[in-house]
Amino acid sequence: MQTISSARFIELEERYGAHNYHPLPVVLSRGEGALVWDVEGKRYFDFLSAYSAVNQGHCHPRLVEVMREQAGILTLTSRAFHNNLLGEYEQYITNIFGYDKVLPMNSGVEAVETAIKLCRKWGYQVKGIEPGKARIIVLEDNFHGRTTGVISFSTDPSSTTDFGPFMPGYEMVPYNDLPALEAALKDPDIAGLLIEPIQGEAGVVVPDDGYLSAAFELCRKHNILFMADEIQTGLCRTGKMLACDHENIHPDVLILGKALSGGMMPVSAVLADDPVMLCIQPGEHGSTFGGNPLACRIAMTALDILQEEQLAENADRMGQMLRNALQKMSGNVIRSVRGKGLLNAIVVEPMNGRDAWDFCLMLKENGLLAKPTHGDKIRFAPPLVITEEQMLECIEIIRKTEAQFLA
Ligand code: IF1
Repeated sequence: MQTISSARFIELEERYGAHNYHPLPVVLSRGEGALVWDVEGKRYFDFLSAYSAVNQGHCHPRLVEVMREQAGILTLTSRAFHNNLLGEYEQYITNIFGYDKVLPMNSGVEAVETAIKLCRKWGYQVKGIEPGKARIIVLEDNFHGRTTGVISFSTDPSSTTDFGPFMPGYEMVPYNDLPALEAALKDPDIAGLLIEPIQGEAGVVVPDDGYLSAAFELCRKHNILFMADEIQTGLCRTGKMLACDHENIHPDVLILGKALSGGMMPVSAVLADDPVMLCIQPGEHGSTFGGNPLACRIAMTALDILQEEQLAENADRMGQMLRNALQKMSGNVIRSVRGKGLLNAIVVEPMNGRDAWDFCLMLKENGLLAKPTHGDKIRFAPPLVITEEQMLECIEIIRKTEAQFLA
């Protein structure tokens, strides 16, 4: 068989695909654990993990096996009929996270939309907000997805420009600013607060210790739902099962996605207790693929792997090792290092006409894939199965790249 070079695959995408992404020039065709290979057979460490969707590592053998098996038995029934795995999955996931009920969806943004709808229903039916008046507090520099509803409260012009008109009903406050939050929460028409425990797209912005728990307490005090978008921060990424666990808070509404399937397919979920979840009645919300038996089995296995392989502990250990090493390098090129567990970012100082994009191209040449975000930041978020030996190799690659960048 004739091999086709990366350039040919990139050309095809450029010619026939919409231009809504600007990927690094690498064409991947295989993955295993923390590693991926390109079409030329070159091996890389994956330091993006599909934006935290492959926490369990690429093609985890248990996930592959379950997917293969269930694909030959039953994949989709729609919710017009029951299936033999949905209830078992619902019991399993609600037990793990400590909620009365779960509402299964597919993509992350659908789960966010679901949380918003739940919150509004609760606002009217339980809190007693006047019809049509309910509002939700959101944070500056948030990222919750790409639907017209969700971009309505984005502050990023690249998410919003020429995509209007936008939906009203949101109140914007700065992130990590408790007085601003408290002032906004006093409005009796506020039904909920939608928050990322660490802001991902904003460049891995970790709020001050105590911010989340104080925000949670303020929500309690004002009878407002605390809705945590843990699509990116959850499922062991930050060194605990949930990022909210670092501050011992139990959100009223928990939103999960990405690694809930370990990268096999889009699987998302919204969890809440009965007084919130039962506000939505039959026929009022749903999705063709939500809760399908294939997704249910994959999600149970994905959650099982996180716990059995103690990936939260590994994320915590490997994350500390990585940040310690980066901090030692930190200086000329790497201006700052931040993060929790294996959700990290560095800020790169442009020099010699080179910037963060060039740094990523050099990392790629040296065998590590990472992606710049917002100009000068680079996210370092490998699969949580990365071993100590592999991490040492990655640190060496980054060190070598830094030296080349300086030269
Ligand atoms: C893209 C970022 C990560 C998310 C949170 C909801 C969603 C996401 C906290 C929506 C999705 C993605 C989507 C991806 C890039 C990416 C991303 F850089 F934009 F911010 F992960 F860091 N809530 N995040 O992070 O989930 O509907 O996509 O399943 O290419 O847009 P989705």
